[in-house]
Amino acid sequence: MIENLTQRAKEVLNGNFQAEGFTIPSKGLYPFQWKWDSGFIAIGFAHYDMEKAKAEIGTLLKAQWDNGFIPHIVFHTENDSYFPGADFHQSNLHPQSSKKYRSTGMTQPPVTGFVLQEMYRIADDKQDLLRFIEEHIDKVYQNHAYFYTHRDPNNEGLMYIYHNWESGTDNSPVWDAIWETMNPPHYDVKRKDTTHVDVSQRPSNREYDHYLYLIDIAKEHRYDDAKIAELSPFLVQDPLFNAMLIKSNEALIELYGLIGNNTEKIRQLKQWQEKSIRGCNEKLFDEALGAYVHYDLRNDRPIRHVTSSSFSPLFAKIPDQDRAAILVKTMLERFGGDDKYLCASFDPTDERFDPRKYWRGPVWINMNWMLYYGLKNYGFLKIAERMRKDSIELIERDGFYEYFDCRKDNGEPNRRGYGGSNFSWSAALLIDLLK
Ligand code: 2M8
Repeated sequence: MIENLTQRAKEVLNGNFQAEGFTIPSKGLYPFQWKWDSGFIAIGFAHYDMEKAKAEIGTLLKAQWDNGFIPHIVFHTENDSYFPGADFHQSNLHPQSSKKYRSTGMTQPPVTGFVLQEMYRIADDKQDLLRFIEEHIDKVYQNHAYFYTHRDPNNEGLMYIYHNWESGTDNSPVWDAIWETMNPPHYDVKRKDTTHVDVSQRPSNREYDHYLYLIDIAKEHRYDDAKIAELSPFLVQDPLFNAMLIKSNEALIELYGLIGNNTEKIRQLKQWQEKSIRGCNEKLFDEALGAYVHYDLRNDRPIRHVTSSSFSPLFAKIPDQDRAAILVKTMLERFGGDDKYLCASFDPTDERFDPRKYWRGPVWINMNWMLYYGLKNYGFLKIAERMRKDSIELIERDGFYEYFDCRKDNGEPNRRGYGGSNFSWSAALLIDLLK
């Protein structure tokens, strides 16, 4: 059974791999290379085809900008099945953007550092992998340096994101209160996502107005970080984004240690690390909710909702053991009923929870994967195992979907998978979870 499922996962990944050396998240819906997808995909490939895993990361890093920035989408090929594409984003507006690769001017959670560490953990030939890491690690370090230089205006160790797409959790109800502070024009554009996926499972047109407007503001200032920090109506410190950076800092410290002769970089990473962990614990933890929450930097207020991102600091060992136990209690109380699969992306007890709509409720395999390892970090083995089993069962019953209904009884037997099918990170991380 397990062999069969792993085999099917490999077929999905191989089928989405492109001759240019990267893997699309899902045919039709997402035809380019996405930053954090590419990291999860590399972990899957690492288990059976290390050359493809290396190609994935190598290709992403080739598109890095001169200031260390790594974009959220790299448009390696021409393809008009996705909107907004390269012509809308116009990354060339930024003076330090890549001259060779067209991309967006926003980023995504910084997973690449810990992905290199995972690849090393998985590799049979450690020497070979260490050579690969040696060739690429400075680029990842430069990416972290970019964050600490340009994305932390108040010097809190907490990076801001200026667009909901930078969070990876696109239409989470977390952003709703921010949309209420804005009044963007109506964009008369042809969306493509709703031609691939049922419109009821995707963000609304009005939400897209906000998304496009934020990009237009950034473009008006040629994607200048300081201007964006000053003017973007969306400026948020996200616990998931920051947890990924912290996890990746830790990975770089370990990997530079293995490589040797990098004392200065290790010293710098440790300094960043200390500041960021403190920032997360002091500013983003909400005692009353028993969870980490987002902070709206533009409007200077916490965004008090519990999401799967609220638990992601477990993955980066940010909380101490007592606080980790509080997180688990919150997870079990709000997300963990017997009638549900773990882990909904948004609080099932909140009125904005929608079990079918993208990041407003469904289960996502990449989040489950992180939470599984996060729970294991603290010895919560029973709930970790439930997270793993639920992920496997959802895929086994429904297929390699982008996201899944968390309700065990949703009135539609064997139809819990939504969004794109043959979805790469669901396949890639399943391979890891089955090992
Ligand atoms: C989704 O986001 C893209 C924009 O980046 C979209 O909806 O067009 C998100 O789930 C994001 O986290 C993911 O990286 C991307 C590709 O899988 O799709």
